[in-house]
Amino acid sequence: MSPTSRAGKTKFQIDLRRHLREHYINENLTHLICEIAEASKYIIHSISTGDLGVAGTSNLYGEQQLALDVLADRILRKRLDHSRVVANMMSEEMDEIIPVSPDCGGKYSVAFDPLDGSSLVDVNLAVGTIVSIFEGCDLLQSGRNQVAAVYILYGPRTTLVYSVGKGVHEFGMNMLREYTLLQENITLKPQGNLYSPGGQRNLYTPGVEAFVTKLEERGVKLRYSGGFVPDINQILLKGQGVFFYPHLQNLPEGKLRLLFELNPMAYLIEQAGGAASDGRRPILDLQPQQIHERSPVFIGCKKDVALAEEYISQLEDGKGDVVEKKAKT
Ligand code: AFP
Repeated sequence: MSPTSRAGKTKFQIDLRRHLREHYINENLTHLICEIAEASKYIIHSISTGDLGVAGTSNLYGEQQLALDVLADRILRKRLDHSRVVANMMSEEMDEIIPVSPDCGGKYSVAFDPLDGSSLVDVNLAVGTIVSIFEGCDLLQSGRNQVAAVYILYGPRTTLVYSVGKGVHEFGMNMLREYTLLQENITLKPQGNLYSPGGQRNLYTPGVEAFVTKLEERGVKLRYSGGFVPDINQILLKGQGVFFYPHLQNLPEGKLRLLFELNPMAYLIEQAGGAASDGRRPILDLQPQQIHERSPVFIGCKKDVALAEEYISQLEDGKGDVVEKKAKT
C-alpha cells in the first residue's frame, strides 16, 4: 500500500491485519498469522492467572511439562486446528506431527514452541511463543523454505514480531489488546557490542572459548536471560549483538531445537540482515532428519557469527591459524 494510503494515520493505528494486507500477503497466510496473534491473548491470560506448578507429564525430551506449557500448547493447537488454513502442525510439547487437513493446497504447516522459557515464569522473567510456517504439508524441510516466522514476547509489554520475507516488523499490544505497529524493517548492524552466551563455559570447546575470549577483549557486554525469545528480541531491537548456545564437550548437538526455536529465529534474523549458523553452516540450510532435532547456534550480527565460525574452523576443524580479516568480510 502506498504511504499516502496511510495519510492521517499514525503507525500506532496500523494493526497487524492491515499491515499484512499492505504487504499483499496471501489471505490464508494473513488469517493464520492473525489467528496466532489471537491465541497469544489467551496465553497471556494463562501466564498471569495460570497454575505455575508441574503438569505431572513430560515431553519427548524427558523435560517436566509445566501446567502452563500444556495450557499454552492446547490454546495454540485449538486455534490452529480451527483456522481452516493449517495442513499439519507440530508442537515442541508433543511427540509427533498432528495432521489437521489431508488437503495441502493453499494451506500451511506450522511448527511451534507454545511457551519457550516456561521455566522462567515462576521467577517472573520474560517468555515467548515461537512459530515457524511452511507452505503445504511438509514440516521436515530446510528452514530456507519457510514462508513466515512469528514470535510473541510476554514481557513488561506484550509484543509480536513477524516476517513474511519482506522485512521484520514489531507490534505492541495496546489497551484494547490489539497489536499495532511499533517498528518496521528492523535491521542489524554488521557487528555488535553485546553477547548472550548459553551453556556452561567450562564445557565450551576450544573454538568457542577463543571466540568468547575475543568478544570479552573487545569489551562486549554480557546480556543473557535464559529465555531465547527475550534474548533474541533484545538483539533485534537494539540492532546488534550475538546469541549462542554452542556445541558443548558433553552436548555436541547443543540444546536448542531446530524446528521450533532455531529455524524461525534464523529466518527473522537473516531478514534483518544478520546471520545464524550452527558454527559451520547456516541454520536455514540444515536439512532436519527428525522433528525434535537439536543444533548448536550462533545468531545475530553477521561479523560476530562469522568470527565464531572462523575460530571453530581454525581451532576445531584444523584449518590453520585464525585469520580474523576474513571474518570482517
Ligand atoms: P525452557 O523452555 O526449558 O525454559 O528452555 C528455554 C530454552 O530452550 C531457551 O529459551 C533458552 O535460550 C535456553 O533454553 C536456556 O538454556 P539454559 O537454561 O541451559 O541456559
